[in-house]
Amino acid sequence: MHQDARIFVAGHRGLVGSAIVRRLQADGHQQLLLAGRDQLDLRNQAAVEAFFAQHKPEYVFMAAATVGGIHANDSYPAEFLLDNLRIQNNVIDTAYRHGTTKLTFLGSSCIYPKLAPQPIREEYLLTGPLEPTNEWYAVAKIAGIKLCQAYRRQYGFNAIALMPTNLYGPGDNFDLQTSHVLPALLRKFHEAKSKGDSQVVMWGTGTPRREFLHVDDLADACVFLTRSYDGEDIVNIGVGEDISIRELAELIAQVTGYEGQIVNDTSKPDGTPRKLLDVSRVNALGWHAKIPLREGVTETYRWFLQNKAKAA
Ligand code: GFB
Repeated sequence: MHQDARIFVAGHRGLVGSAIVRRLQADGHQQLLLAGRDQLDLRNQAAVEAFFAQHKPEYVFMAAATVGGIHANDSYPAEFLLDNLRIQNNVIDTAYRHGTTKLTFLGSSCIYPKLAPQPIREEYLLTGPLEPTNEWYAVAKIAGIKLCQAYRRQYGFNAIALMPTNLYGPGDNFDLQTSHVLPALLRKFHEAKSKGDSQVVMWGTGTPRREFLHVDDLADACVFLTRSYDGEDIVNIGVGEDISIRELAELIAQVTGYEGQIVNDTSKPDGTPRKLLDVSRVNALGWHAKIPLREGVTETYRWFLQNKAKAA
């Protein structure tokens, strides 16, 4: 990826896209093609076609998607399935037809079976039933992986597919109905501390285990693998360690300085019991995550405090 390459970061205002932009800019890439949803609706095939015809991106990072936490996934199955199918079909096919050199697609750890053996190896894809709360999103992402692999096999298109674990970091969604657990708990603990509340409600039993990757680590992996990896096989991106939701809540209580009680709302779903990625493939390719969870959560809390008017 030469310094003057025209690089389209789809979804550049989101958690992942904004981190990829920061990473590319830090490396001196100047020709970033960025178009917000108001300018370019990626679900609209004609709009995507016109954008590629005009700008001819040489590299594409596919960070645009309809995303959300367990409740959003469960509440909006139609959007999570159809938006994501449309976005990825339009971008992958159009990039190929307009001569893009390389496309980097991002999936998710929820593509794997609900009860996959842990840690989850890439080979476990399509070996068992999916977790029902996010099967709509997972089916779309699996179709995206397969489209990248099909275009590589049939047309020689250099598309790679990377599978990040649960992400967090600056620029995350802090809306309590649609967010993931980590930003939700940061906000809940912060507000409870500010108001002097004696209780914070955590959804589910707190026993599920999740692996959390700072989005700057993901952006680093995306750029590293775009430069160095040209294979059909999907690649997991994670830290290789997980914690229970209860332990995460305790960590966030410490970071925010909240000293009250943490209570469970077991009417809310737990989702998949455990989702820890096996990261030996990406480690063997020469990449390791660097940001420790406590440090990343502390930095994300600082970001939230500085940006809470727009984040909340
Ligand atoms: O992060 P999260 O929404 O998504 O929830 P998933 C993880 C766990 O945290 C679940 C619990 O067991 C939740 O019940 N949890 C506790 C909370 N308190 C809260 C809270 O206040 N808010 C939220 N959101 N959760 C998503 C998928 O699954 O993971 C997506 O739905 C995607 O498709 C993403 O794959 C990475 O980890 O369960």
